[in-house]
Amino acid sequence: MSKEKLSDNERLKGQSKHLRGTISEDLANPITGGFEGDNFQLIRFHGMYQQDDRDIRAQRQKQKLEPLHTVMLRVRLPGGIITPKQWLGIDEFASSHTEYGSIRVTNRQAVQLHGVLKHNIKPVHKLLNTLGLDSRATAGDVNRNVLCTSNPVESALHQQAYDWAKKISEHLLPKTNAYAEVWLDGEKVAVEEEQETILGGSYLPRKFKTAVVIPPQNDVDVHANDLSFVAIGDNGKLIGFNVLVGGGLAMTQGDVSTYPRKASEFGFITLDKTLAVAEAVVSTQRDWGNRSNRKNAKTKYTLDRVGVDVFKQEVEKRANVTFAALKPYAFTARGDRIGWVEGVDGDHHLTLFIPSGRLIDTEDKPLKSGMAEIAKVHQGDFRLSPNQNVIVAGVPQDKVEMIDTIAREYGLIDPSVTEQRKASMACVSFPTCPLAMAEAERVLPDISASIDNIMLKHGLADRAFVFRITGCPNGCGRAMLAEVGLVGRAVGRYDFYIGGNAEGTRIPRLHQVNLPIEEILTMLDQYVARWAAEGEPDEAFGDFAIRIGLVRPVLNSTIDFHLVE
Ligand code: SRM
Ligand code: SF4
Repeated sequence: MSKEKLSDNERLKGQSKHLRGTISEDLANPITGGFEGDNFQLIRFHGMYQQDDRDIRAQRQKQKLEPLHTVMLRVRLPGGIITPKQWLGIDEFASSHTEYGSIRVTNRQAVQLHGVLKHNIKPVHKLLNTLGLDSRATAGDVNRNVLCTSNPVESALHQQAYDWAKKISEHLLPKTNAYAEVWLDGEKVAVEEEQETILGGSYLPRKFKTAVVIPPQNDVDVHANDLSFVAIGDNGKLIGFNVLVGGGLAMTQGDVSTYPRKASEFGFITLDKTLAVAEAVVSTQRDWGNRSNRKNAKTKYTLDRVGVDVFKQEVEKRANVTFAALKPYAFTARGDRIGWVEGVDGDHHLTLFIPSGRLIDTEDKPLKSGMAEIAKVHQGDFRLSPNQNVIVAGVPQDKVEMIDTIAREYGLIDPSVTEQRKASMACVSFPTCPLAMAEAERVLPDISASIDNIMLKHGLADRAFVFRITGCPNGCGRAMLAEVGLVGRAVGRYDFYIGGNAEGTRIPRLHQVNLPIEEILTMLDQYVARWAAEGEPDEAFGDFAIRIGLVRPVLNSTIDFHLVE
């Protein structure tokens, strides 16, 4: 552990009375619409971020008004599974009680409600509770919503893998009763009686992310996660997991002590060791992570500081396990198969393409209402994908036509969406994200239209490369695992990365710094022209860019990530 002064977040977590702080007092304060002091941070552990609408911030300042404070609330959905009844409850709240009237499916299989005013916060938690949901630990220095490969048709392993995602999520949750007390008027529990046996009294040094993945699909992007369990099956039966530790994507432009990092492979474990290993990785990071400098606090930096082998041995000791040799596995893809497919169970599943996961009603595409109409008649469940899409899962043959008709009527099935658009992702960014430096979600439609034209012009309309745009170097849009990634630097300007691969196992190289979109598109046009002319059959764009030497691959991001080429 570092001997430097602890960061202020450590003080506030330690003094928070297991995440209670004075949130209740702040909630009752009518003078401000926001949360102040430590509570601004503490509400994150309860799944909320304080925000304001950045489009109107300056105007309110001029009027000498405080920013229009609202919270964004993130609902915990391990593996992204939600029932139609739960969906309808959230949908109704989004329409009647939020400033934006939208539901945002995130790339970690959660839903976000933006624009919840202070007086609506308690009601939304109570509503979630009646729906059997909560927003615990979807933010803050804890283990977040646990991901699970979302496609139910690919493999019989899915249900087993999902069960583990849920178990891991529950096992690693904070034990404090604070959530129930503050938001649900739950019974008061003496803090001294509570034991945070896994997370500890000061919780983790930084956010912690876990995924369960079913190869060959890598929709969860294992290399974005602190801890990944790679499902290994034998004749349709899950027998254990390969364990990967220390992935993460955020960096600060120009600061070489920060970098995206691929996860390290620890080895194979049998199922009975899963929770012990999850707990041991978390507790090792809890005890060894940097609590002085939050920029170097994630598991990926702990691993590089102490050494992968030392970290791994500590996990073996704590979990009383010896990692066996990795079982063979390979990833081949990350995207969702949009449209209908028949599952191994004989049921039908419809994957709906949701642009940037944003369910909102516009005149030509009332997507949010369409989802609600489907929820009213659907008897299976919904599965949110790490690509921000929604799967209507478990539709019996006799309901296929009805659901298909609704989806088409409301614009949820749109045959004009190109393969390239389906392979593209943006983070939320403006107007709600306080950290945004450049637009992402709101500019993706226009950028996608331009890229579609480029692909068409070069005869590649049926091909695609993984394109991702993210409004700042925190990298929520996972541009650091894209074949082509844009990272916001300032309004209208982006750093341009090339050379990741389609499977998500290579970090792209910084190619050009601080360019306007138009210049990036002009360069992309030239590169795609070469790809069309010189690419091998089926060669992915990122692999082509590396093969012809457009950029050198990032081999060890600790050393070579910040080099521009
Ligand atoms: Fe993220 C912070 C949105 C996935 C790395 N992220 C934020 C905040 C909460 C801004 C803030 O701190 O005030 C953004 C809220 C915007 C808004 O208005 O909604 C935000 N992150 C998102 C979402 C909604 C993007 C999306 O378009 O889907 C994703 C929510 C996932 C979820 O359901 O939990 C989201 N964020 C990611 C990912 C991708 C992933 O995990 O697969 C990353 C990169 C992977 C990683 O963690 O390394 C990511 N978000 C960050 C970071 C940088 C963390 C770091 O290591 O330094 C921040 C800032 C921070 O934590 O200080 C951040
Ligand atoms: Fe906000 Fe930056 Fe994350 Fe985009 S990448 S949502 S701009 S924090």
